[in-house]
Amino acid sequence: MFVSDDTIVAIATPQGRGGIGVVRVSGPDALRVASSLLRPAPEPARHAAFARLIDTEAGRVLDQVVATWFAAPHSYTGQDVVEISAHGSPVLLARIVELAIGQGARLAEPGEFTFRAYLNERLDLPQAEAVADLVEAVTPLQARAAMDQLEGTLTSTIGRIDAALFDLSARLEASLDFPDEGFHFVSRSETAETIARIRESLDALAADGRAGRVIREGRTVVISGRPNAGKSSLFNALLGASRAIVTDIPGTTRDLLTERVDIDGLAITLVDTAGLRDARDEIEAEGVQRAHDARRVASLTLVVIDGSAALTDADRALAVSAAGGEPKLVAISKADLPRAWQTTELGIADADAVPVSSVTGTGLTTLRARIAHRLSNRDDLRDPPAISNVRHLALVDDARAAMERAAQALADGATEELVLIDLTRARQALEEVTGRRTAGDVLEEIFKRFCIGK
Ligand SMILES: Nc1nc2c(ncn2[C@@H]2O[C@H](COP(=O)(O)OP(=O)(O)OP(=O)(O)O)[C@@H](O)[C@H]2O)c(=O)[nH]1
Ligand SMILES: [Mg+2]
Repeated sequence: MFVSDDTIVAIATPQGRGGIGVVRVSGPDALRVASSLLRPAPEPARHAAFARLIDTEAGRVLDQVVATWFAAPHSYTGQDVVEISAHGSPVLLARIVELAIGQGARLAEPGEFTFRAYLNERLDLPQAEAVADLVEAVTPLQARAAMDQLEGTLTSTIGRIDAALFDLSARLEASLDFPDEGFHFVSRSETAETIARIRESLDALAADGRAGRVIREGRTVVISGRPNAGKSSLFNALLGASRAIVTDIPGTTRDLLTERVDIDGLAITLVDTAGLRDARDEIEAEGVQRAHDARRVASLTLVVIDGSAALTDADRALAVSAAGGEPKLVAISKADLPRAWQTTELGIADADAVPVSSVTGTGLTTLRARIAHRLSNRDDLRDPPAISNVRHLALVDDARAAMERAAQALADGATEELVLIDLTRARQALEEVTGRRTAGDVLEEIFKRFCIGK
């Protein structure tokens, strides 16, 4: 794992050219390292000041910069931090880092600044994880969910549950001193009620987490259907760009086309596929095979059926989900043309079929909302769920299992001691979420995901 008492340096802005680029130095020696390169030195603290950055080896001015010293503990990492905003040239920034290393700093590992913030209790673990999510967010909704977590929503939700658990445990423990009476400070029925309440909160959190995961991780939606159904046209319409070739020749699309798109806040990987039919040649056969493969990995299959052409058995077969089969949503395409059949003829519920026109745009808003709803199980994603990370969800599930055991033990007439064992398990799981009790290798795994300079 990282050492945290030396001084680290890294470029904090993205690779490439920019108006400015920021080099960050953190550690006990940060001010000395930076001051040896800057004229004047970056003092007093928390003042952004103009300075010349000196290439001490070449003995000349390297750049004109603005430097800010954040004195410990009032900085991102909780240590002395100096941020040097230079002109955003990769060569310049690399040279500044080199010079700082020449003065005794070490190149930072990915996530090391945030790890120090965590060690110095500037952030708890969910907040540190939120920093990575925020940086990686590709939709505004993902960014909002990450920001809520950074603001401590998850920590306080978990904190409330943990407080209830702590209170109950304390009373049960105190009761242990009165073995004759048993359940002295809290009755069995009160214990059962409190356990039930805590389980409800945990269940709500876990249910919330399903939508949360979809927001955080995004999902794959595969467009499928017969040749000429209008799949590629719909793909382009949802993308807002003419990415796929569209012609009136059946069998136009032969390979998988994949694009990322924001659908009502969800980061969706949208896949256009070849029309399903008995292929005319080897290339098309391969395309049809890939279309089938893509559907197997999809979270949702969007079946496109031409609303302006006569319905076939193949269409009906595509529309009807086999029992336990893949989740499907039907788009009835070409809604701007006269309808050739009624939705009831498809043999599926009206709610599962959305008429759309890629030409006029009719129905696209409804289709997007329906896709988001099918994936997240939520009507409204404006309030992002408090929990979204698999690590957190797995631990919440552990806590739920422990609480279930506690409830069972109590119902079976167990002593305080036995109930306490399960309550303690539940608390341990929750404390692993917040990082109060998280193993080193787990921490390493978490911070490895970060980029250098963060
Ligand atoms: N009027 C109308 N025509 C459409 C619409 N969507 C697609 N079309 C037409 O239908 C034909 C087939 O469209 P594509 O999007 O290429 O269909 P596809 O399902 O991708 O076809 P393959 O790739 O061959 O499987 C083209 O001539 C499109 O212009 C629509 O919403 N309205
Ligand atoms: Mg196509």
